Amino acid sequence: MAKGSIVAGCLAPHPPHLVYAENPEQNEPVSEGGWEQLRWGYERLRESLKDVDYDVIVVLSPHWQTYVGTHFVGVERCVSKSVDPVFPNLFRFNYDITVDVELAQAIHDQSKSEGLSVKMMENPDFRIDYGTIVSCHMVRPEWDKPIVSISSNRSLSYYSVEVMQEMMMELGRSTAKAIEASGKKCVLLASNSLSHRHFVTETNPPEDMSKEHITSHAMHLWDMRMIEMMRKGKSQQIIDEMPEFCEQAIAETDGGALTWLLSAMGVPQKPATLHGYGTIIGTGNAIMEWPCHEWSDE
Ligand code: 2X7
Ligand code: FE2
Repeated sequence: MAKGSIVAGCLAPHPPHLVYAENPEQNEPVSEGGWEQLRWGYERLRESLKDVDYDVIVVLSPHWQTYVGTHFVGVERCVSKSVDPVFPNLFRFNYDITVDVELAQAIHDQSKSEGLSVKMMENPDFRIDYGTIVSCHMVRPEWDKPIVSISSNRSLSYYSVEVMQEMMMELGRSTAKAIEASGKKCVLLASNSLSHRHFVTETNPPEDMSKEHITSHAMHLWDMRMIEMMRKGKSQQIIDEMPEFCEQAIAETDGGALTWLLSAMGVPQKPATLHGYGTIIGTGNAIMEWPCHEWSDE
């Protein structure tokens, strides 16, 4: 069997506003659009992935929060409605998701053998979190690929940012090993915003773009710094600066998704492509792609 591989790694932010603005048939609320810069960014990412052959989307979302270890969805078909607890006016999404339980189990087993605390989530009534749904929908609205859904072990809140990074580095290495052994081609998604300080009131209508901007200059500077490092292939520096970024920008990287992604790709020195940047209720969001399928083995 040929070795499996990560064909692309993406930073794929998940504010529910993006799905709301797209008006897909699965979502109940109806919008007049909005957040076009980001939605055009996702369009460019989809175009870039159009001719890339892959079997599975593997996604880690900070909105599936687990405090004892990392969990993996272990139910083959998940059908339900996901309602965003903070924005039920924007996101009430009917989903029907196929899960690659075999690959999820393989990543679970590999992580366990490396000493991580892990668990397969086998409750058939489990509701998939909106972060996972939004990122997957924006990357592949056809929903024709199975996914592997990985929880965010809140080791930063429970222990420290250093513990979070150590654990996500190992989870990334285990993910890559399990994928290689599986023979499958995978697209990996780190589902998170960058700076995450948001406004506490909503405009009317929510898609009024005359009110949308970053919450502060400091948040803007942090977002630009992170994007520049990604564009220059400075993955190790991103990991090194992660503690300050998480603290000072209240960044959603606190859930570990970006550290996991960089580790799974082998902390690449190759540049990422910026497909789009924009703010959503004041938070900073970048759509980035590391086109691993273009990289040679040397
Ligand atoms: O989950 C989110 C987010 N990360 C950023 C902005 C607004 C809503 O939801
Ligand atoms: Fe979020």
